[in-house]
Amino acid sequence: MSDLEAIKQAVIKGKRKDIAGLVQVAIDAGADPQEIINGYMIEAMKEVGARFEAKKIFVPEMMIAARTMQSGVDVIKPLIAAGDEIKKIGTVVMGTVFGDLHDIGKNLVVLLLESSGFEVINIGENVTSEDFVEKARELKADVVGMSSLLTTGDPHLKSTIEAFKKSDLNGKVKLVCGGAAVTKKFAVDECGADGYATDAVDAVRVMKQLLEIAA
Ligand code: B1M
Repeated sequence: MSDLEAIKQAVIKGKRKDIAGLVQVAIDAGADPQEIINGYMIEAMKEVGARFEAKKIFVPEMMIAARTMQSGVDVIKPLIAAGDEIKKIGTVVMGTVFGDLHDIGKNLVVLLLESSGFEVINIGENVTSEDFVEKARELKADVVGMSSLLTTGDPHLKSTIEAFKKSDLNGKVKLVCGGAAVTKKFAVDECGADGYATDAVDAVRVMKQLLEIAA
């Protein structure tokens, strides 16, 4: 088994004690940190999701896999994070919608935005529409990013966008949505968000485009 395949298997099987060492070996051997995340860890989580859906594993195993991935990402983080000396190109307030506790994807989006020069305030998970608006106002956000992994999050995504539209921030802050449960059709066409992104790299592209920052 290759070093990278071993990382994928370690996430799937929740081998949390092994993951940091495996990731370090792969990096020392010259593997691309982004490739480790996108090509192997995210793929592992997709497999975990499929096994959960097929009732081959249950919530505790899914949780252990998630923690294993997070420990692996922790090794990679310093390699991706940008230095403080970079001039900030915009402020993003980022959270997971109400009722949803999934944070891995959101945290990856945060990491890539920061490494691309954005100032990002991560307001966590299970965020109410009121909190999204309040934090965006308080922190003078240019963009608000909403992550949603559960289909039961759809009404909360919608009500958060509506809360912005009814507030004094309407038109002043760009609203971007993403996450496995969200589609462009729902977020942009039906709810009126300014943008939709498929993954962390796309989130950077979409937010830069909305703020008219050269890629
Ligand atoms: Co949950 N869960 N989970 N879960 N979980 C899913 C999402 C699910 C699809 C699994 C399945 O059935 N196949 C399913 C949702 C089904 C649905 O709604 N249609 C599900 C379920 C049902 C549940 C529970 C209800 C299970 C239960 O209790 N019976 C429960 C809900 C808890 C809650 O939130 N209230 C639950 C709990 C959990 C754990 C706590 C065990 C754990 C989360 C741990 C954590 O996050 N700290 C967990 C996990 C790990 C998953 C899966 C397996 C993996 C999610 C993940 O981290 N993926 C997931 C299955 C799957 O997604 N295939 C599943 C890796 C991550 C990098 O990808 O988050 O998609 P992702 O983020 C991507 C993109 O989506 C995008 O960029 C990221 C990087 O590329 N993105 C954005 C995300 N946010 C963005 C924002 C943007 C732009 C892009 O702009 C603002």
